[in-house]
Amino acid sequence: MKSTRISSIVIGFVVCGFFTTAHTSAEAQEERKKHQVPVDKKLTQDAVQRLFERGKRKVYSGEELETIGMPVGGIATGQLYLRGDGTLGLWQIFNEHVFSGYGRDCYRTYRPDSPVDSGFAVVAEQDGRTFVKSLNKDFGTVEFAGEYPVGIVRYSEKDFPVKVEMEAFSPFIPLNAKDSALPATLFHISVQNVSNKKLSVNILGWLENAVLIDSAKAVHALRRSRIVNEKERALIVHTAEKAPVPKGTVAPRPKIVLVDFEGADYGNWKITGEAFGKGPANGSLAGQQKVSGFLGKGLVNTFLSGDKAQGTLTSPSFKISRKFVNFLVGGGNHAGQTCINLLIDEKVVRTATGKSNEKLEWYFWNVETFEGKTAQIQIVDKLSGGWGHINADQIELSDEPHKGPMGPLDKLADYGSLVLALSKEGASPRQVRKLLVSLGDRDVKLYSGENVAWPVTERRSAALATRTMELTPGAKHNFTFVLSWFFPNFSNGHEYANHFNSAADVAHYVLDNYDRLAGNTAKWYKTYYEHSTLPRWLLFRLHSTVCNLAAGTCQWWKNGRFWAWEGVGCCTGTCTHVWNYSHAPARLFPQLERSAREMQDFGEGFDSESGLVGFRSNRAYAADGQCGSVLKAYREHQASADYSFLKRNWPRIKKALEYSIKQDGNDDGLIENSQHNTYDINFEGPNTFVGSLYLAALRAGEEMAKDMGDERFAKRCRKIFESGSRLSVERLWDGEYFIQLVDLKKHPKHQYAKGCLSDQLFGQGWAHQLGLDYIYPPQYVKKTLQSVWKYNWTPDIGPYNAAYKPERWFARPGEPGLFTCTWPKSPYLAAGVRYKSEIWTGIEYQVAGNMVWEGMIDEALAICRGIHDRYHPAKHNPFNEVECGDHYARAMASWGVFTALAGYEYHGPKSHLGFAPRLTPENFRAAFTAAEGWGMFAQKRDIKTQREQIELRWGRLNLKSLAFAVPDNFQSVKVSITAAGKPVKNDYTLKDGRLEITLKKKLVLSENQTLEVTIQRQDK
Ligand SMILES: [Ca+2]
Ligand SMILES: [Ca+2]
Ligand SMILES: [Ca+2]
Repeated sequence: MKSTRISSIVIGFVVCGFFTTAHTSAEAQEERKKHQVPVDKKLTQDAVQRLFERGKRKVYSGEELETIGMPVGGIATGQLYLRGDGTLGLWQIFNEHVFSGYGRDCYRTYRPDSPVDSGFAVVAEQDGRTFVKSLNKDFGTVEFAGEYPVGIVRYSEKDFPVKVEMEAFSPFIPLNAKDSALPATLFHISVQNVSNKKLSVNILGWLENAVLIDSAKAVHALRRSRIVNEKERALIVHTAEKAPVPKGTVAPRPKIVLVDFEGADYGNWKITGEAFGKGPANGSLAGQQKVSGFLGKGLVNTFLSGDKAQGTLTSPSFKISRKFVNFLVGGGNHAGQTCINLLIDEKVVRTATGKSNEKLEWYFWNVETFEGKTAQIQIVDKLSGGWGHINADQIELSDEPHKGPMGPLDKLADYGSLVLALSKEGASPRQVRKLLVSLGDRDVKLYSGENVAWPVTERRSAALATRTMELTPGAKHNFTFVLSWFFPNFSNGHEYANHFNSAADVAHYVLDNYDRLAGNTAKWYKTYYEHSTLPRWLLFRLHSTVCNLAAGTCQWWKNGRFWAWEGVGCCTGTCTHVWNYSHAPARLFPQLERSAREMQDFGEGFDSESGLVGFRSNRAYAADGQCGSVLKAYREHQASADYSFLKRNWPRIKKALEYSIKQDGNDDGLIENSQHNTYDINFEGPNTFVGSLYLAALRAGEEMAKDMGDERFAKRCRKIFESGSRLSVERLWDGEYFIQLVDLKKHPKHQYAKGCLSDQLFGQGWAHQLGLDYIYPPQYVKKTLQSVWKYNWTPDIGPYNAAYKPERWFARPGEPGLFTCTWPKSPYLAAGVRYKSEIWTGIEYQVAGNMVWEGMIDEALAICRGIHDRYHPAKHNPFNEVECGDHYARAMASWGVFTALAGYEYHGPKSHLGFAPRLTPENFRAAFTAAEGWGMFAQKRDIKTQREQIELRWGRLNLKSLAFAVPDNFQSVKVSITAAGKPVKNDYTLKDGRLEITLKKKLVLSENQTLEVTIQRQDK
């Protein structure tokens, strides 16, 4: 879109020369020495060259496989990991609340666990010999070559006659949220005969019946597993059901209260450690939120002088003389660490935790199978960090479970169905049993029977197998499986439950639409990864964070609302200021972001009286989030096909912007009052962190007002914006970057004052993303980003963090990173902005994206490479960038780097699309998305000609105007355009290297059609 450069307006007000170095004294030199961030970034020529190499898909093996966990379920359907060795992990698909923590413990090296038994094995027969191997790390040579959304694992072994390649993914089709949010994972298992003789092969697949996975120990129920043959497909169908009441059931015996904790001490219970004190607590303890839900006056509460203390409390032995143990539990949700256990022979046979909530709730264990045995209760506090305490009360033995909040069986969160389906008819039960025998002993009993039910307290798996396939030497065959799940009893429901009634339904849908779903996923994968000119490592990194959509971070409710945590299970309410950074979902699945705008920001979270956008869908103000809501609204408008989104929401968007203008107070374009923000503190006085977001929001408001014909408001926004831009430079420019004007005597805590804040041009990055051009004069923007690079990015965080310890570690000594804030020219502010010495990937991407727009490509790529290296699987799961919790939303800022590299600009309702590649403009190819279609953009440039190709690979694309960047020496050009081979009439203008083209008639590009623009340099 057209935009006016504002540099001419602003520069006039700058009296003293900019780029003066304010501190040259010996004192300042000393400060620099203390600063600990070296000016020399140790970027050798070789290192820079490696950043730019196209490179190949990376293959990981050995120890590196341990940390890998790539989400392979549909977006917002839970969190299922494909681990590095091709086995499945985590299995958070049962609607349980998983709290991944506040970040202190998230940045660590570990193998994701797997609470559910599942897997595949290959069985080959040759000359009467049977060769069997499970597809896991014990296969032999195992390699992981996955790039989100497609996981790829290869298996081979010397003297083993076949090699196997497995692809695992959930359908992922940008702009088609419904088909990308299926509770399902597809598996392609491709087997090749690598021997010199023919052989026969089967794939065996098995899956535990994990329905009621969490409730199993507390309910009286049966699990049922069936092998079903439908539509020429074989399915393992796992369900659960109410257990029949046994014949001759007698009336319940009276309950026995084991303990009520009403005494002055714990009686004959045994105490270890400090956490339990000398006796029961009487409600909340010092510094604790309100504890409720216990009975009488006393309870166990280990928040004794905070979470720090640890210990255990163990009951005397008692006889299990009823069918259930009922009790009240609250406090931390940490299995094995803050828990209540039932011990038999000193082994834990039942366990429960709180839900990271001080309220005690009823819980119960089914102990029918233990009746008559001697047992003990043990209450455990083995944790000193956040929610490191446990609350418990009223432990009873009873013949009936306490109903409490758990409800009837079919209303439980983990009630539903689970399926493993084979795309074709399977082997006979007899053959499956034979194949199972060849697999040898296993912990979890495999069952190949056709319809069985058993008590839910027992673990069992079921298996199916492909029919036998003959393979001649060198021949390959692909087997296709689908894992699907259906657990609709989520607190707000699942969008997927609008379309399906069972996991079998889901599996059939995936296989009925296999060609389209798998085909379009592969098309996106190839377009994005394989057909691009961008470095492969960079493509990996920038797309890897998109997997956060398929993590516990994100939910898509039954009513169509997209809702999210900040990180997995941590910090509620699609927080406006954290989601300020995240561009990926808006570009890939704009429907989801539009629902968050309409149903949250300008829906439930909107105060229609004041225009406040509650930053967690509440009634609380965050200055950055408020401005961001206006920017996001403009982005969502631009990513729409027409004006309907803006028309519906404009009055509220305008009101939200007016709320920020009210904070400004005097229309001078500076917000000076108290500004709560994403650092969980308040900035006081004018600063360009909130300030740049405000200015960008004013510009977005101006454009939206114009789109709506509200000229008066457009003018008002413009006027305030121009004032703010000018005053920011006048008052906040220190010669190298923008500072915060704050009276530290009045506000000694949480400010940055003369510090260098990495986020100080956040709004400028946003402005570029939305085609709003510069909000400060370009020279200042570039100089600022150079200063952020100079003062805040280090090739080794060690020395700085040794001097200035971070609150949380998201990088280790020896690793590179960009600090949130440093004080290169004034003493370090120990009481300054919170999280100051931490490294956040979301900020790193935000800054890198902004640098790309400025042509600082080396720096931008070095920052991204720093993240890539920190998340190398030798150390960390490359798919899980953490901050306050796992799979942190802010990390999806990575997409802003991707769009910046293409110089992407788009306005759907105006049918405008533009590109100005920043990397290898002479030969550039990258994927792009629009409102209703996506494809490949390509640019080729030689001395005389520049060619643009917009190849639509999916959906449709309306085009009325285009924009491209041409080299400086293209002073005059001739433009010719074809669409699907036919000439397209157009007008064009060229100014300052920007070519703007208007098509005479609006054009609709359909799938597999290409628009070609040939720009020829005209010599005078
Ligand atoms: Ca009590
Ligand atoms: Ca504790
Ligand atoms: Ca003001």
